[in-house]
Amino acid sequence: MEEKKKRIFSGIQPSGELTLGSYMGAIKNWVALQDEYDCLYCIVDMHAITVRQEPALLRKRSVNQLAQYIACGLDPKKNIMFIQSHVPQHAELGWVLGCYTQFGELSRMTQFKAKAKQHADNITSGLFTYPVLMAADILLYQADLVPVGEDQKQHVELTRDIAQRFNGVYSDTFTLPEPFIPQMGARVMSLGDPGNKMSKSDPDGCVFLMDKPEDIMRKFKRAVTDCETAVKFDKVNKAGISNLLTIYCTATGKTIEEAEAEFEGRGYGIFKPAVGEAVVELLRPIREESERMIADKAYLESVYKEGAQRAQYLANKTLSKVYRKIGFVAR
Ligand code: ATP
Ligand code: LTN
Repeated sequence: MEEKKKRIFSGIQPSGELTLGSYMGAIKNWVALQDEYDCLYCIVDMHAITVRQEPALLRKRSVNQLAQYIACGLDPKKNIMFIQSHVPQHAELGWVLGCYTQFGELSRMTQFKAKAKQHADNITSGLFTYPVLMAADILLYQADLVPVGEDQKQHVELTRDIAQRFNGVYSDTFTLPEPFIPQMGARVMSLGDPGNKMSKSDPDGCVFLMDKPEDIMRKFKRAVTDCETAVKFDKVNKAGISNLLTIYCTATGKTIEEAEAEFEGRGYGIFKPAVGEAVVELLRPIREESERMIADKAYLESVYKEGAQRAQYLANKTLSKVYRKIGFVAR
């Protein structure tokens, strides 16, 4: 008998352009896993509104992000690809799970603390309960695995805690998900400040998937390093160089040892543009394919409509089970 494939769920907010960090930390793995797993890849627009968004831009980015997912190598025939707000069960389960999540647990979330600082004039209850909606995303589909970057590990762990608590009260309902974090590229650092995560809110330290080759080269040539000359991996003393080595190896498939040997005695003036070129070549086909896809609105619409339908079918199964267990009257 053929074994049932394990399930994957992951998503990215359309709150900005996709970055090299989100590619190396998440999307690259999504592509690698699509044959072996039963996957749902989402554009989490409901998460994006936890900080203020420009409506026209949010709409455009949501559709463009789908084009970029496909350009990165995700096949809409193999995966369910959809927009979160098209599947209302996310919000419905989110409400229920919020009643099984402690205020104290949410107060400890690192991303909340960071975003609250960043948006001190607009700390909404949505920003605070963001991880509950994320737990709903994952648990609705009974996902086994959640491929994300290192920064999302804490949210997946909270999701497990919520699921375990619910299962404990009402008998087995949810699959307990595991985070799936890449060995290399789990935390790509800013090119301008290697002490901080590469993030879309810092355009200079950040490479976007749609950046032109000349912009990518400029950003890498300017990347902050140190005052030595050796291309050596040492996260503590050489954070900038270690980050560039990680990017270079993730882009080319080489090991750190191979890259160190390649640049031995050659200095940063050679190394930095070489990393830039590797990234230009990695991103060139993605950018070109995205541009082609973005022009084909009818096709993109057919993908997200079909995706939402298939996702709703699965989501409904979990939600009706949950409603029955907690004692809601059947409609
Ligand atoms: P923000 O800048 O608002 O914090 P972000 O770029 O961190 O946003 P997303 O784009 O929502 O956040 O992240 C999408 C996915 O990419 C997540 O799985 C996240 O863990 C991963 N990711 C984002 N930035 C990086 C990075 N610098 N290194 C590795 N993975 C990353
Ligand atoms: N919180 C994530 C985005 C996200 C997500 C999810 C990731 C929302 N729902 C479900 C994996 C699974 C972020 O900020 N990058």
